[in-house]
Amino acid sequence: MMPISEEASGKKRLVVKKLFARQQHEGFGAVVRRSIGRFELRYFDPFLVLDEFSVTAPAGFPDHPHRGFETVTYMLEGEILHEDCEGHKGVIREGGLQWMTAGKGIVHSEMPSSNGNGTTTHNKGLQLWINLSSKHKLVMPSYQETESKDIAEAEKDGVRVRIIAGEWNGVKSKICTRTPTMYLDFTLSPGSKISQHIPLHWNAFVYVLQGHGHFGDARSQHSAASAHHMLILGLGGDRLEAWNGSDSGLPLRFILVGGEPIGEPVVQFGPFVMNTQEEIDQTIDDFENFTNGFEKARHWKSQAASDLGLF
Ligand code: FJE
Ligand code: FE
Repeated sequence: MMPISEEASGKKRLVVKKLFARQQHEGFGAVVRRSIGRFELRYFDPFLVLDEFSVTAPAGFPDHPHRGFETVTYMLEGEILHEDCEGHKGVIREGGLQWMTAGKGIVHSEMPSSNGNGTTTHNKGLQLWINLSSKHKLVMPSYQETESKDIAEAEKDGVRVRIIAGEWNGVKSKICTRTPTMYLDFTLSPGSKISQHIPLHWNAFVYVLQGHGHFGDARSQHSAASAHHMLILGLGGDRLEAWNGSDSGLPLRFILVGGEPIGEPVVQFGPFVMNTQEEIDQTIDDFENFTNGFEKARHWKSQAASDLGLF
């Protein structure tokens, strides 16, 4: 194993919990590996859900609502077509990003875009649900969309990083986050390592996409991990060390995500996330009666779902 150089900066964060994300079925014929949001890891403030999803047409996530949080969809392979009841529509392509603030309410569909030539494509990505604080839960819905070529990237000493949110070595992402969040996609070539700053009081995790790596401190439990593992980092430090010590010669790819905890009560009912049961009851009422943000959903159904004869 590579020696870890001790740097002058603060204390290291250690992995305190490691979880393998098994496959489960969600939506319409879609498969997800859920890590945050499942029973063993209900909520990691401010993060509600992390799904590594995989959809092959005919399948996807047809018409459904959201209120009270943000969804961040980052495509790893293939593409997803999204349509909402306000007429906003587009394709998130490989390497591209959609940062959606559902706020007071959105009804949308997220489906593989049909390529019309009968070819089967595998569409894979990550969807992260980030909670909004009570003062932002009912903001007007909005989107921030970035194509792959416009995502800031940096490379140094065998480390490639795509900056989804936050900054790295002075390179900044254009994404504005209502809940302060960092989201970095790292690829480490064999033998390379990082020592990444994370704000002291933020909750942070690593999710491994590819290869095999070491995280935290070689002497600690759970420090080694491979693809589809969620690593929860403990508090009490302001940086993460990670290295690719593999003999296999393969790159190590993972995301490092951190966020400022909101510290408010969370009452969740499926795709509605509020602070109290009364607010959830109101939300269900609004959704059923097409009020307070759900007006346009009354006469809407997505093209993708209609094409499949789903509604
Ligand atoms: C949802 C079940 C769902 N993970 N990853 C219930 F499947 C969904 C949902 C998604 C989803 C969509 C994409 Cl593109 C990627 C996902 C769950 O749409 F919102 C509820 N409530
Ligand atoms: Fe959705």
